Amino acid sequence: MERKTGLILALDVTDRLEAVEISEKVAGYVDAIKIGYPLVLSTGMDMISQLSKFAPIIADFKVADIPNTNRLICEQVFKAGADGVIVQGFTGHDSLEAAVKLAKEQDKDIYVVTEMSHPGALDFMQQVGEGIAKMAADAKASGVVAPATRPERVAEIRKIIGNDLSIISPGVGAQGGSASDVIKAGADWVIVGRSIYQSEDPAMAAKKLVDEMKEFL
Ligand code: FNU
Repeated sequence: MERKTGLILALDVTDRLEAVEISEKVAGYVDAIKIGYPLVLSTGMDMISQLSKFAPIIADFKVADIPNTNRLICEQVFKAGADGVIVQGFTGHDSLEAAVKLAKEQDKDIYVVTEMSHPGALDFMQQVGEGIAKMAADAKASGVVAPATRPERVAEIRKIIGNDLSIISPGVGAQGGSASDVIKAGADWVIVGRSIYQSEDPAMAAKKLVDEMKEFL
């Protein structure tokens, strides 16, 4: 994924027309659009190709299965037109390697969730986040997902993965994180949903974030 603005839109709306309208409005401000279960379950997999006209699509399916099933899932998602897939890391190295191998064959990206951004991530995930980050680097994934709600953890994860992998970071705005703080901590992109798509003026909300991050990219 090419970085121009540092912003990825998380498009968690459930209406096809709304999804298209918002994408059209913010297309100039985002490097990718992340879509997940809310939008795909309500509108269908063809939403991926429809939105790929506006920006590269990252499918946030948090894939978490055995290697063969991970491969089969990623195959379908890439076939539908996505450029990247988000997978869970806690399933271990073989599941991740199956996804990465397929992605590399097709020149696509796998992003691995290390520790999630919500408070409950402290119950179990944070304890294994660093190990997952190391595994993602060893597997040569394209990047990791790390929490904008905890920039200090993003800095820690950056130290582990080095500069070959990207960090894409959700948790800005509605979850309390700051775009510029997490970019300063070492993230390459912020992933922002509600603060953009629930705004009166999604394009202006996106532009504000892009302007805020500009000097730190
Ligand atoms: P917004 N997301 C997240 N935290 O928020 N994929 C994670 O740790 C993670 C994610 C997604 O809060 C979440 O599902 F791994 O409205 C949503 O799509 O800005 C988006 O990032 C954040 O949305």
